[in-house]
Amino acid sequence: MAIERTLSIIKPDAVAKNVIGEIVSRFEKSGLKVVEMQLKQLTKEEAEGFYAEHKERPFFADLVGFMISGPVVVQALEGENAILTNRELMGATNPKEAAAGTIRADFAESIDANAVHGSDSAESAAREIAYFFSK
Ligand code: RTP
Ligand code: MG
Repeated sequence: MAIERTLSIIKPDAVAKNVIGEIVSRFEKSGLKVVEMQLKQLTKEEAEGFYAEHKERPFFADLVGFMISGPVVVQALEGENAILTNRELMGATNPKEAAAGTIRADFAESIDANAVHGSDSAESAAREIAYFFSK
């Protein structure tokens, strides 16, 4: 299996709920290592650029508004199959459809306030890690 890196964001709802540690603990228990980490208040421009792939979607303005509603924790996670491992830990986008025991099933409120982001492919991971952590 390949060692990969993926970009994780603990979204404003989960930061406000005080579950940063519980979420990071799930990453660590699954063998993912935090290799970059920053608590950050995103600007509107940063959130729009990050989610640029969704800019024509009807939910884009709400998504950006939510992502700047409070601080987030941006992390790069490293480990075997990190991208898929993280997506499995997160669960489905809509917490009502997320499998029991996943982060979204346990901590998310709604499809909008859904606790975490995770890169969905190797290409997204490379772009998203560089977006926040380019040296
Ligand atoms: P994320 O990018 O945040 O990790 O979430 P995802 O891959 O599971 O979902 P994606 O399709 O990339 O959508 C990004 C975020 O937009 C919101 N969304 N709302 N109302 C809707 O139909 C809808 N669809 C997506 C969600 O908050 C999702 O996390
Ligand atoms: Mg996505």
